[in-house]
Amino acid sequence: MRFAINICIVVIWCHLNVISGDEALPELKMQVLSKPEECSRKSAKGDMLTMHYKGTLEDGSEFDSSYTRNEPFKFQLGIGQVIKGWDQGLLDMCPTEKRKLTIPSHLGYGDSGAGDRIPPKATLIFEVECIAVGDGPTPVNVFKEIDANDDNLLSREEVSSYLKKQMPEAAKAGIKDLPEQDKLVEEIFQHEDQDKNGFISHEEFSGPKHDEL
Ligand SMILES: [Ca+2]
Ligand SMILES: [Ca+2]
Repeated sequence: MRFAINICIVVIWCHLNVISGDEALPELKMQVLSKPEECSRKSAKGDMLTMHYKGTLEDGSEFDSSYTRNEPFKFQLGIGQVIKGWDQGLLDMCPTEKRKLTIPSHLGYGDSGAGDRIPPKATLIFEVECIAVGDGPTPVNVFKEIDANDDNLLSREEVSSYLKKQMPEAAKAGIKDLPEQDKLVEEIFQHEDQDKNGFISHEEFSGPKHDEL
């Protein structure tokens, strides 16, 4: 199970990098609709959040709602389980607080969209309500797991053997359509090895790399 989560993180991490460029992209807009006077706990990276939400497109059409299902949505904040717009827009939130998020596509589902309800390059509007904030599981320090010789640098060999270990688990977890391993390594180095010295430093690494959040 743990490995399955790791490969998810790695796969999500390099794929997110593929769609995020450095051009001046529109920012996330966050509006607080209502906030309790007393806040028992503010959400932070790594917390489990229980949320109600309604998502609409710019033309007002609704694409998803937890209210309709009558079941709030639970996820761990800040670790890439949800779209970036949620990970960024639901920080410092109090239980019962309501917000409206306007999420540009690069922090949502990108150029490809999702399913038949979210078109390519869609701006997403979410009205969200925080039901509860709780402790999340300890995150995995992926950097440390890849860095087999502990020199604080990731070589191609280290990334490659890490991926090799994860592939069977990924297959078991039903993750399909992974690029070939060598291609995946190159893809990762293209995006992560910013100074192109053949190693990914701790600073360059954009995946999970801290023991504590
Ligand atoms: Ca190393
Ligand atoms: Ca480097």
